[in-house]
Amino acid sequence: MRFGVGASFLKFVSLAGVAVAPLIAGAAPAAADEVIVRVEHVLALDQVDLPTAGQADFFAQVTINGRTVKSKFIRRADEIRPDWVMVVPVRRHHGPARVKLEILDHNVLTKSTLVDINRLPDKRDLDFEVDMRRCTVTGFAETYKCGDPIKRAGDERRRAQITFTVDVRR
Ligand SMILES: [Ca+2]
Repeated sequence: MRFGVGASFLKFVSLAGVAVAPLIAGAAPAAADEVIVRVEHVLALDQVDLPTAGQADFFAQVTINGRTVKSKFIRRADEIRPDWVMVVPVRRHHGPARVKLEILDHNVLTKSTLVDINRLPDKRDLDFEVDMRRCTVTGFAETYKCGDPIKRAGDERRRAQITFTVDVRR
C-alpha cells in the first residue's frame, strides 16, 4: 500500500516537475529581473464608491506573466499619494515585460470594482511593455523612460487619474 502511494506520488512529482521546471528556473534569484511600478498619485474623477456614496478605497494591482502583486488599500480617500512600490520578478532573457496595471476600489462585502484609468472605451486597465535592457516603456502614444511620470485617466463611470513611474532592476 505504502509503495503504491509512493509510486503514484513520484509519478505526480515527475510530471509536475516537467511542467514547472522552466518556471522554477526563471524564479531563481540569479536569473530574475524585476519590474518596479511606483504609484505616486490617484485621484477619483467621479463617484467611484457608488454603493455607499463614500470616498474610494483604492488599491493597485500589477500583473506580469500571470504573477500579480497587490498593494494595500487606503480607506475612504478620493485623492491619495500612496507611493506604492510594487515589485514583480520577471524571467531574464524573456524579451520585453508585458505589464497590466489596475486600480480598484476595495469593497468589504462585494467584489472590488475595477476603476477606469484608460481613456479607451470598454478598457479600464493599462497594458504596456517594459524593455528591460533600454529601460523604456512602450504601448502608449509616446515612449517613456524609466522614472518618467506617466499620467493616465479614464472617462467612463467610476474613473480616476493615475500618475506612476516604472523602473527596472537587473
Ligand atoms: Ca476606459
